[in-house]
Amino acid sequence: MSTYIDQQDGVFPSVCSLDCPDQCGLLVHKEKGKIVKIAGDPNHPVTKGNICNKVRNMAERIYDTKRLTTPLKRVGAKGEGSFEPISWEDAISTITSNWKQMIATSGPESILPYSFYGNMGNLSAEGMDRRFFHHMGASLLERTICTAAGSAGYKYTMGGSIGADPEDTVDTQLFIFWGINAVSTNMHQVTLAQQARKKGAKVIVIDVHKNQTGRSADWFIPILPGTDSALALGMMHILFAEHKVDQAFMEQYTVGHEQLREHVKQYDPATVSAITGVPVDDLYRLTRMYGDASPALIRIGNGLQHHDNGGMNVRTITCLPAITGQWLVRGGGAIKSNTFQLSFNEEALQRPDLLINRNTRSFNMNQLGRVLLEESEPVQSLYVYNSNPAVVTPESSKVRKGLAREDLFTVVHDLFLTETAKYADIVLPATSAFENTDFYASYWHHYMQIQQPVIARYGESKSNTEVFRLLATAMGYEEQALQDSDEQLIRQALDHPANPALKNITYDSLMEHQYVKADRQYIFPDRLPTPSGKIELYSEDMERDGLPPLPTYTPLQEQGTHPYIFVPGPNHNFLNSTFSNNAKHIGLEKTPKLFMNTTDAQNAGIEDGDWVTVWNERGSCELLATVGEHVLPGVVVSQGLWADTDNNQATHLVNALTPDRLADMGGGATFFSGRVDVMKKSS
Ligand SMILES: Nc1nc2c(c(=O)[nH]1)N[C@H]1C(S)=C(S)[C@@H](COP(=O)(O)OP(=O)(O)OC[C@H]3O[C@@H](n4cnc5c(=O)[nH]c(N)nc54)[C@H](O)[C@@H]3O)O[C@H]1N2
Ligand SMILES: Nc1nc2c(c(=O)[nH]1)N[C@H]1C(S)=C(S)[C@@H](COP(=O)(O)OP(=O)(O)OC[C@H]3O[C@@H](n4cnc5c(=O)[nH]c(N)nc54)[C@H](O)[C@@H]3O)O[C@H]1N2
Ligand code: SF4
Ligand SMILES: [Mo]
Repeated sequence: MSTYIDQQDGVFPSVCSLDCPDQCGLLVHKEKGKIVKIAGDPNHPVTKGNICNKVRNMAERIYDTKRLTTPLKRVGAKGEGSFEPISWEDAISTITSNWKQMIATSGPESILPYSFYGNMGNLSAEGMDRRFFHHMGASLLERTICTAAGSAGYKYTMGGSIGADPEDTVDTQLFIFWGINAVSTNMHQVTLAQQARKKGAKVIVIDVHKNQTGRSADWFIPILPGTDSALALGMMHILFAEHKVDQAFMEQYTVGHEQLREHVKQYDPATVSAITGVPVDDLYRLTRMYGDASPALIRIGNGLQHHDNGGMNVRTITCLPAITGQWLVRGGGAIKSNTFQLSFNEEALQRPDLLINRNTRSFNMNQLGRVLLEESEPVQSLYVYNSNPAVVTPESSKVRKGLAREDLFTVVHDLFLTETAKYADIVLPATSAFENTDFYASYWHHYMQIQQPVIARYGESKSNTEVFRLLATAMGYEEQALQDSDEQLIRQALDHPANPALKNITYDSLMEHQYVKADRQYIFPDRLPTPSGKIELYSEDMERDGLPPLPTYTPLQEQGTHPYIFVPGPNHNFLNSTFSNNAKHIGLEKTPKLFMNTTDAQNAGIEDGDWVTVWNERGSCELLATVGEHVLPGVVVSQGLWADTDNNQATHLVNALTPDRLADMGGGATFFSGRVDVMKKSS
């Protein structure tokens, strides 16, 4: 059978590899062996042929002349970006001889992998890498930068990442997009909401920033950052008081509703309004709309959980559909992330059993700066792939100071010479997802998809799995699991009788159909994987973990030091830092902006279009002020993780200002809970 790569011309099915819930089905058009167009696959049941601009323009990135073609060795100072090409043999032997020496003198925990989901393919992101580092006994990494706090809060309540099926939301009557910039970050849920709207549905957006999603809503409700749990508790107060709760549902499917009813009495509308900035009348109107609509869906975003109290924000909102009984209504309930249906055999894929030492030390990825600078038994080597920590990780000035350590041996595997790669001793060129085999599980819709390589490898680049096989051989590791092929890895991961929803999803069915839906498991709502099997409005697990067992509002930690809460979120045309080095995508975004309220700007002597310096004790960056009513007074918002300038200046590095404190749950990041000062840039 000829593979897609062998065919020089044609249209080939594929899947988007980016860290985005939509996980679109794609059609890749090839002429003379090269991609000439990337379009949506109209047959994909959820994404239906529509894709975002980022990926429509993706071919520019695939064939960008800045792409790495060979391994590189650093010849200049760390961070400067001077390298010379070397062979793969040299690269692998340099890495492994350094590692062998470190392991002999300091043990394998002196080595730390650092990765995230630059490629969502499960083999690339959490497959062979895990096997390799487990076998080595390297320090473990807690991958907490994205959804950790919210997922933990959701899990305490629901037992796992189990939510509504987005395909059921075409008939939903009320959508609340809560802390999600869905127009940019989950466009197909917006399409579904627009379809429902034609049939009379209403769309409410609750956010700290009136961005494109807020502007597209029937009703935009601005809220102060980190106060969402208070808003949800205020809604519960009114729902109980006005008898808009589903008593029968609560009795059958929840635990703790009596305690909750008493507990929310303290969250009266005046108190909640003072905390959240949402007027009392709006609180009543919102609650009555929510209590009266059915099906009513809450799409819970990532924004409201990147806070000190992020876990509790998600936990509290997740209780709303449990008191109204919306979980039983098709198209109602909530969607946070939907990984449960497609959960595959992680143990078979990642082989934690290869890790001999059960007490291996582990580090939270959000604190990379501290880890590199403050450990008494220092990390001596960092191996980075699928991530760009010099830009995306909190307190990035500290991260860069750590990366600049002369005694740290750093390897970066990426498609480009990223800001992080400039600090590396050895850089390895990575294939793009279109050059790899992998399988993909969406964290929003319920389809598993397969990627077969569509184009030949760019230059001498290699995929993550290939590199780990090479490293394993050079380290002298004889474990067979470290040489399994991509096809074998997929077969092992999908062999998972513990999840009957996967029964139709196999390597062969994916090869035949490209995408296959999980057979929705009816564990819900009476056999949830919580300790009680029910929705836990009162959680004994939380009590045991030192958290309030009932949903509770706690304020953000940095109070008063600087005048503004700083919310540096993602933007429309980049994906985290991916695309921040592509001319077309930069052109579409134009400039890195800071949204600021008119009153605040007047008080600070700042006008619309001024360049401003944003600063705090952690660092500073420069942004272009956009003055107006997009944000409440006391809040400033930026969008996008911008690249360093060509001469390596980190001028727009918003993460220089973000705290590396951890959230209340799951070791999550607190990107949006920092405070800053803003002043007009001195010219
Ligand atoms: N175009 C594009 N798409 C992306 C990404 C990207 O960078 N660009 N990144 C991808 C990734 S990795 C992820 S995790 C998702 C993230 O996508 P989303 O889930 O949309 O999360 P964010 O964009 O971080 O934040 C969502 C919204 O929360 C708001 N917000 C911040 N703090 C609060 C708060 O305290 N309360 C409330 N109510 N709102 C608040 C922000 O203003 C923002 O509008 O998107 C994915 N998709
Ligand atoms: N201020 C602020 N900071 C944030 C956020 C925010 O909202 N605000 N969002 C946070 C969130 S939610 C997330 S998920 C993180 C994301 O942070 P990262 O996971 O670091 O995401 P990217 O910046 O997209 O970097 C991914 C890198 O992987 C590379 N890559 C892609 N495919 C492959 C491959 O197959 N192999 C290898 N070896 N490399 C590959 C890409 O070229 C890119 O350089 O950022 C976090 N940082
Ligand atoms: S980034 Fe998201 S919306 Fe864009 S093509 Fe990929 S999955 Fe679809
Ligand atoms: Mo993320």
